[in-house]
Amino acid sequence: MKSSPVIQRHPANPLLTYKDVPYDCALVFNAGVCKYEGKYVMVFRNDYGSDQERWEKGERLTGTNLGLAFSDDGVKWEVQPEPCWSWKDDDIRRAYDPRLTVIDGQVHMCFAVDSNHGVRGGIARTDDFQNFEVLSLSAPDNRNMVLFPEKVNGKYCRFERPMPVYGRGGRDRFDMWYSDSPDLAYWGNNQLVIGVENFPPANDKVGPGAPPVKTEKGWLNTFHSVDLDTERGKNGWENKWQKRYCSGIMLTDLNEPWKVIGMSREPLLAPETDYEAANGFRNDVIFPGGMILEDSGEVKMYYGGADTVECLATAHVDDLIKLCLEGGPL
Ligand code: BMA
Repeated sequence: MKSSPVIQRHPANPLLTYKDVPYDCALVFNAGVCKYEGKYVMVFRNDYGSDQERWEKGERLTGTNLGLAFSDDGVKWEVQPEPCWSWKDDDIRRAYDPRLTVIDGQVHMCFAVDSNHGVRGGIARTDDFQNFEVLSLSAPDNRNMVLFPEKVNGKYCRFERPMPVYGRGGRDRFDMWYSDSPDLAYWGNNQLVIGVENFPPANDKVGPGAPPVKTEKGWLNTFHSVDLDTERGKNGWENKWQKRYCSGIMLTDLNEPWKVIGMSREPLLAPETDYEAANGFRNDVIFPGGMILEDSGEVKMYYGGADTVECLATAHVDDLIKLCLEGGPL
């Protein structure tokens, strides 16, 4: 699988690794990114409690928290001295995979939690990246939530990826969904956006990537796509890591954001470099989590590489829209 020629990896990749983090840290990945009060802000997932020598031998990491970094240009990041958030209680084991969206000047963070009663998707609001007010937590199993930067037809909107197993033969087959809300707490109007069958490179799951970006032609969305090949053997720390994660790109309707008006049927970004396809905790993983549209038309796409490092790729917005429209609607 190859990446599209319209997107370029940044020469500074990987942008952030465990070496940049001044506290216990093994893996830095799956970050959310936004522009807030004149700065680029990143909240990243930090898995800690081991090191490469140990996890390569199959040792598990002991915990996860969220780290915070600021940047003036979106490329050079300064990691803050302490993690900014973690959630651990009698039921919840950890919060992870943050996604940032600024709505009406306020930062909102979607995240997933692993709990004793399943995986849940949450939304929190913060003004200072230190205090997070949790506004909602979904029923299990659901995650990969991303919020739109503005209301559509008076409703807050999100994409998400529920994980139905019982009705699907007990195996992975997860699709990307839409829902909306009057208040960010109560969610309904559930709509299927894309199913695994709609994206030829996928055979296992498709789901949200970075929060959507508004363009004249529609909502521009990255999504993650997973293909599973049982021939893949030890491809990271696990004995059987058989999945590959790519990023796709699509455009959805401005007024009915679950309707796909154009989707490239090929990956936008597929694992190719060392920091995506080798030497990682789980190789062959590209997980898009942040997208920023600059005034120049440049789109910065932030993604986790091999569940180990945080990376950046850039493309021009017009090229991305063209790619989506050439692929045609669903
Ligand atoms: C998913 C999540 C992601 C991760 C991906 C690839 O199940 O845990 O955070 O990036 O697997 O390992």
